[in-house]
Amino acid sequence: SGKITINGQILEFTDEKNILEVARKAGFDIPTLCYHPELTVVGACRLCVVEIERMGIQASCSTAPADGMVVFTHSERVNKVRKMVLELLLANHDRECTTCDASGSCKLQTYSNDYNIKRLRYPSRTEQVPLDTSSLSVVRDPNKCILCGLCVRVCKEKQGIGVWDFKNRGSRTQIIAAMDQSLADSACINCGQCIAVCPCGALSSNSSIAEVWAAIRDPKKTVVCQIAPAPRAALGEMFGLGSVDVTGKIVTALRKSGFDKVFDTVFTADMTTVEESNEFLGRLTSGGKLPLFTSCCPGWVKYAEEFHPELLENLSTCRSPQQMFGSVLKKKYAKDLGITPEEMFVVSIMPCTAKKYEAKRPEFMTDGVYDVDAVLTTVEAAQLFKEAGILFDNLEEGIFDQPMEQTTGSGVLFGTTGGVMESVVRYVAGKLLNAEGRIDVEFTRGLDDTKIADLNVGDTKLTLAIVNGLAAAEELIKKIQSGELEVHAVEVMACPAGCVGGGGQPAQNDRKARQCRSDEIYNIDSKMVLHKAQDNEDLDKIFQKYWGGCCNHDTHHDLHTHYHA
Ligand code: HC0
Ligand code: SF4
Repeated sequence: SGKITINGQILEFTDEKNILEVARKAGFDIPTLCYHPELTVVGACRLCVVEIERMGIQASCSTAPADGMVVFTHSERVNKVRKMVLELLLANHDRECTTCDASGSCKLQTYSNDYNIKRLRYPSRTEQVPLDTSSLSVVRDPNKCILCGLCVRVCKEKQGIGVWDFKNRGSRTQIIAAMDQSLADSACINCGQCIAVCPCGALSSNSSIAEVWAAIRDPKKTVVCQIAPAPRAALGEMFGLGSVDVTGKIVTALRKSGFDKVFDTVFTADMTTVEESNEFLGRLTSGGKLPLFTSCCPGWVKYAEEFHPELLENLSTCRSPQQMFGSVLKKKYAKDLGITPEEMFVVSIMPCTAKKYEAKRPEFMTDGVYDVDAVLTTVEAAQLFKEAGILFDNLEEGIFDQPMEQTTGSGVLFGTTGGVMESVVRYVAGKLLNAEGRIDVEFTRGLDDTKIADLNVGDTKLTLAIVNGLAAAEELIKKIQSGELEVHAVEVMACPAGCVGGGGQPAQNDRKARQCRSDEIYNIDSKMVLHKAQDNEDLDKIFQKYWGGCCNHDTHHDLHTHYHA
């Protein structure tokens, strides 16, 4: 700690790691394209330079504050360097902004405007290289890449995978998927976290908007939508509303866009809670494979298949809520409507790019057609509403279709880290203790990447673990496998903070945004009348109607799957 002078203002600093953080707290935004507070610092882009007395021009991301330091963040000299850096980046960048996926959220675009860049003094590159469109989830446009390396670091440091790498040096430097593979052939688990950190349009989601419009315009298709938990607290950000609950507005916007039926994935999140909790209780009493790992995050499932085949028997056999809904709609609800699975087109709105991949897994089909036909990310759904000319912020609140209308707060919690576990605990505690009313759980909450706690439910003592980010999951798995830690159940979500931090969520997908969205998820839960999955009466009726009850041979066929190496 100590005192530092920034632009003539004397400030106290404490544990800030670099000048950039101190300056931001003091109200000066230092531009940067390669710095991320949660990743290692490399000082590659040089945009964050500041002038320090007796030290000259230095990168503020990699310079620690020191007592007595005198810093200028936006002096004439600093801004001159900054403009030059921007101009050089722009000269090497495909500047087709109007057709770029990141237009409007691109940091390079923003800084070029902020620093008043009107013409470039350097020759522009003209070469165009092909895009990598091999992945169902992520599209890479190398022409837009500015080599900041954030994708390389997030994939290695947060997910422990390391799909992206640098190739060559100097002016020939590129970022490639390791060993020059296409993304589809790489070890990528489709989480989209590299999209979330990309400052410009080099990485974007593989959009499904066109397919959805085609289905809506096809008179032979009944188009049904389901909405995941997390987008309801984030989609409003795309319309300037902040991280507030916009569930009702999304329902209305979908109807206005031409969707025939609108359902809530929270309904099948409740269904998952019932099936998965009973699976867990079954394994506890019959000596089945423990710990039980959740299986609703497709990024995690793919990671387990690729890197931990020995754990596949530990995964819950429950399909994710997205795929349970797909199965219910194609196998059962289509019949109620008197149509074939082929005549129904199921769309889901998900915060997640890996859900696009999950929907195309061959095990999730009915009569030769996919249970979920297209997945729109939160960003793509907002884009679709814009294309439909919908004035989102003024919409009245719509309600979901019957007969699967009722939902509980527990299912909404699935959208944030710890939510699946809290739902299971509410269900199990309610069941074993015959508890009525609300059961709130404390240890499951908060955005730490690892949470472990002991829980006494009657005579049963359980140790439960919750992780988000696959690097954190890997550490936990090592502890379990070495015998250092004994746990009964583990919730794994691949993205930071769980689904609220998914790779398909709006830009500014940082710690603060994730916190706001997560807070709103808990807020929605606290306002809801029903709180535990077993309180959902529509769900009981559906279990009865379609399978003669829950957790039996028939639900197993339609709502579960099996993962094997
Ligand atoms: Fe999630 Fe889900 S909670 S994974 O984060 O379990 O994507 O929001 O839709 O399927 O419900 C994502 C979010 C879902 C599923 C649910 C689960
Ligand atoms: Fe890595 Fe996830 Fe990006 Fe795939 S989608 S390259 S796993 S960060």
